[in-house]
Amino acid sequence: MSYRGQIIKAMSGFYYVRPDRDEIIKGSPADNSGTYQCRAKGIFRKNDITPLVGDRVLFELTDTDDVEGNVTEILERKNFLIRPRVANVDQALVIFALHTPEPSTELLDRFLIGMRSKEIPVILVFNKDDLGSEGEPETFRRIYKGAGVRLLFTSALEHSGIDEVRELLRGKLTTVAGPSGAGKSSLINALSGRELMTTGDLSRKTGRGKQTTRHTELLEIEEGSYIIDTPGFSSLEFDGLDSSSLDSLFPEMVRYKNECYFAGCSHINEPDCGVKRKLLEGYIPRERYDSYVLIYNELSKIRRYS
Ligand SMILES: Nc1nc2c(ncn2[C@@H]2O[C@H](COP(=O)(O)OP(=O)(O)OP(=O)(O)O)[C@@H](O)[C@H]2O)c(=O)[nH]1
Ligand SMILES: [Mg+2]
Ligand SMILES: [Zn+2]
Repeated sequence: MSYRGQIIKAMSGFYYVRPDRDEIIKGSPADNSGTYQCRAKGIFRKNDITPLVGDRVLFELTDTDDVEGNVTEILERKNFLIRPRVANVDQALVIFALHTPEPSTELLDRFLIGMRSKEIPVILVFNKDDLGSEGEPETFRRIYKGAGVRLLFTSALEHSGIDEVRELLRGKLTTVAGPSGAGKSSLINALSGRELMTTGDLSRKTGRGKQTTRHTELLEIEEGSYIIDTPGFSSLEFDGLDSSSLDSLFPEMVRYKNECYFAGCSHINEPDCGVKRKLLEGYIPRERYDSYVLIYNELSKIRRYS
């Protein structure tokens, strides 16, 4: 007998599955959190596919007396990400801190590229607004104006900007993504009004987060609004992305690339480049262009050596 459900947590090789219908499985009540602890059967490993939080699955119970089982099939995905490891999301909340840890526009742009390449809409949040000084929000507004994202500023500490974010999450499944210590779990707690996730200090020595969240977990912040908390990470590389189509993931470049003289213009060394002209005229932010060049070179290198 197999049942349908959704993976809401992945931890230490186990997948915690919440059945679609609560009345499920006579004689085998779910554990306190309403989930069944499942392993993935070997077939997934063979097919090079691993279950992800957010996956809709079929599962079987291994023993009707307990709450354990096996995931036997992953149902068709709407989308999925490798970093963070999630599936079937409607949108992403990319969270950076205004300070501590200091934001890196290059890392941020990598997150945006990753999401855009999977056509996942992004809400970009700068958290720790309470630590910001005058003019800083304007700087980021300038940089990300044409980047095709919603941009918000919050303070999980002082509860500012929270209602606005909650509004954008209503009725959706949203994944968070961002570096360790940015306040992802703190923001989730502020959004839900409950201590759903553990939060942690920054390392005094490095000023970075301490990787407090180590597993991925889907949570309900209010009725019908779901969010996935994920571990922070501080680097992101791409495989399967072609340098020649990188510009298509920068909306502010897409606007101007038809003004380039060469059809396959990379916007780096070619003469008569519309993108570089708009950069010099101030229509394309220097920070975004710098990220583009850096990642373009990285992707071209990967291709040359492989
Ligand atoms: N000043 C200030 N501190 C905050 C804010 N939000 C979170 N913090 C602090 O930042 C630190 C890290 O917060 P977390 O929520 O654990 O960060 P995280 O992004 O979940 O980090 P990982 O789980 O390691 O990926 C904690 O000490 C929080 O108290 C904020 O808005 N303002
Ligand atoms: Mg966390
Ligand atoms: Zn060009």
